[in-house]
Amino acid sequence: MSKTSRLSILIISLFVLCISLIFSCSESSTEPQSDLQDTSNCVLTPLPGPTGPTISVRSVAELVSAVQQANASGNVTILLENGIYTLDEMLWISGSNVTFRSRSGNRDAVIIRGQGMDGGVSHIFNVPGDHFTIADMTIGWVANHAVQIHSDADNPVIHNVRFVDTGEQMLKVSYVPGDDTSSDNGLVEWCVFEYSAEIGPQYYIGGIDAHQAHNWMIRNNIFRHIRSPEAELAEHAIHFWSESSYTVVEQNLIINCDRGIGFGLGDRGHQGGMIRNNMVYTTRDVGIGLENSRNTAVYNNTVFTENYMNSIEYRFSRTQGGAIINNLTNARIASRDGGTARVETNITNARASWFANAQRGDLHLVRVEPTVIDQGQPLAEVSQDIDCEMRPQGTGYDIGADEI
Ligand SMILES: [Ca+2]
Ligand SMILES: [Ca+2]
Ligand SMILES: [Ca+2]
Repeated sequence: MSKTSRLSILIISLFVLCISLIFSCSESSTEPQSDLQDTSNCVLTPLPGPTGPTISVRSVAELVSAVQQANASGNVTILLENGIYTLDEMLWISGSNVTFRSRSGNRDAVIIRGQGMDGGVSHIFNVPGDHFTIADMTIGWVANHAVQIHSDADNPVIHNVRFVDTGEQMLKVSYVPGDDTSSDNGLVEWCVFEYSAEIGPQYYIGGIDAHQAHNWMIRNNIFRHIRSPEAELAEHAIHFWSESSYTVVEQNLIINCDRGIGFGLGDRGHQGGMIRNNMVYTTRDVGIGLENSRNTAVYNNTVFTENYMNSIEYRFSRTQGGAIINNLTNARIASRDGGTARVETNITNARASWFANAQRGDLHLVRVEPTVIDQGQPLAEVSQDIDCEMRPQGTGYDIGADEI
């Protein structure tokens, strides 16, 4: 082999090495750790296959064209081949019954991204259409929201989607103040919401931020590092307010976030709903907060709170008629500003050593605490634990999200 060709091979090898290093350091390579799924008996059931017309796409141009077609006709499933789709502008979804999913079903193999949190792409999906579905992909690197569901868009399904690095709240459900139109019956399941730098770009961020939304179900998701770098707090990992109602939040894992789960905020309250079997680890503020939230049930959650005095708060005089039962926390369960609730069989002196790995948000019990095991009260609405194990085991309900 000549000296020149050896040199060429060396240069090519270095080039390939550089490219692969750049690729492996890019955000797409960060495989989320499946803390919840791995320790769980819960089974992720893929969505059923498409029944109507489908369009396959393998480039941004094909994707944009498919969206135009879907908006015109409705009732289309757009199947994305594996790859990275880098948008120049957001996708506006006004058609009804439009579905986006990876053909492979591999969440990490289809990435739709913007131009970064400081870039010119505000959203991936901005959705005024009903029956919008996305499944089995990764989305993010946008200036505002990865998904915005408008107030007149009912029945959205967001299934097995990884949300990463958004300049504002990752999933927004918006409303028009003074107009009672609401987004109804949303389902968000098996998703991951996270910041790759383990902290957000500014305080005005959050996981799910929903206004005037009714009958939404948020289950089996992981929220990580939704934290503000500033003095002002980030919004909650899961926040339903502005008179949202009947939200069910269950079996979610919230790790290293400023705030955990919020129903209501200040005057903009919440009606009914259920928060059960969640594990919540917050580092600056409350784990579960009810503010002007009426008739809300908070059952069998485990909350580990650092740098704040209360794990669970029920706050303001319109917080009434609810029940806070069988929760396991390391800090207080407290009323503020006239909030009232039935507060029974909770344990509020948990220690980090009781849990598998509190600092990583794994709040599974690792020791048989006599005050916790079999000491809860039976609740008809809590038939299983965060791992989909039946309750009760042994002689009674365990306190907290984990039945052992
Ligand atoms: Ca509606
Ligand atoms: Ca038990
Ligand atoms: Ca368990």
